[in-house]
Amino acid sequence: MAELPRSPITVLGLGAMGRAFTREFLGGGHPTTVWNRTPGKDGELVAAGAAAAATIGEAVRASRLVVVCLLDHRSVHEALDPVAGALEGRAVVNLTSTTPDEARELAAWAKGHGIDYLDGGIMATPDMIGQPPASLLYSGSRTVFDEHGPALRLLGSADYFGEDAGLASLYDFALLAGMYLMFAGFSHGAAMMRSAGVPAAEFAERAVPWLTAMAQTIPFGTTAVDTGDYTTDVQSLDFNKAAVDAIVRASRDAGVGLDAIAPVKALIDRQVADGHGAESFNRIFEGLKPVSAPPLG
Ligand code: FVH
Repeated sequence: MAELPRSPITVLGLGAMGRAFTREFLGGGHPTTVWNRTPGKDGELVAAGAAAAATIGEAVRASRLVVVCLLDHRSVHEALDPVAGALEGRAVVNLTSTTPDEARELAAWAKGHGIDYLDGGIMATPDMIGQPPASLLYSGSRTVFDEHGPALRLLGSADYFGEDAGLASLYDFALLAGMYLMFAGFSHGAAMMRSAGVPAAEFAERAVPWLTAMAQTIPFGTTAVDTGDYTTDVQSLDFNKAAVDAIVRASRDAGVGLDAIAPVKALIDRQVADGHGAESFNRIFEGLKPVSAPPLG
């Protein structure tokens, strides 16, 4: 039986990500129209079969699905505001990094123009797009996610988090926060080892398996965080305070800056000063969560 023709897709923005998306859509058999603010970035894509639109209006009108991947929230408005009328009745999947509130604002803007809006966060670098580790997080219009899921899965795994257009972005930024703190932690350790002349590459051989093993223990602390019950009979905050104080002393002795580790010490010290030294390390969550957030369980 002959395969049904794939639906046309428009990609707005031919940065590293937009180009990677286009390659995958083309590879999946979708007629793909591309547009970029600055001309000249579509040569390789046109050679691979993409149609180059002369204007953003032409690009938008070419497909019912318009995938947007620009620099930031402001650039999305700068690009889409002038073509809001042409977008009416179409689906916009915005994979530009925006804050949750910016995503919600864009969803409200889209609704006001009769545009079906799905927001997304990309947990991948451009070279990962289309490969198994690439994960894309979506929230907003369920209709768009369901209708265009097969095309979106060409980019990587696709998970949907509900109608709140800001939730995918919240996940995205929360995961990135964890990533940045991990990389800062690695830099701190590498700086300590540099004091003894150990190259970062050699330290990484130890750091990667250690951090990977520690990441596996994260779920053990989630019940405490969700219920607010931090009772423990192992490795209390007092224990962790002694450990982190020793790391701080060792870092000072090695001439290493304390900018990465000092906030961790401050989080522990605050809970200990408030009388929670016998409770578990996860209690530092109480010093971070929004004041208004009650325990979940
Ligand atoms: N690259 C990455 O590793 C990360 C992974 C996680 C998610 N991010 C986000 O993806 C968005 C796009 O990233 P990118 O890597 O494609 O970024 P660039 O290569 O810098 O391309 C930016 C494109 O945006 C266009 N652009 C900028 N401002 C405007 C505007 N006012 N109107 C229209 N288009 C605009 C720019 O066009 P030009 O400069 O070539 O004319 C590029 O096409 C981003 O949110 C990341 O945070 C990527």
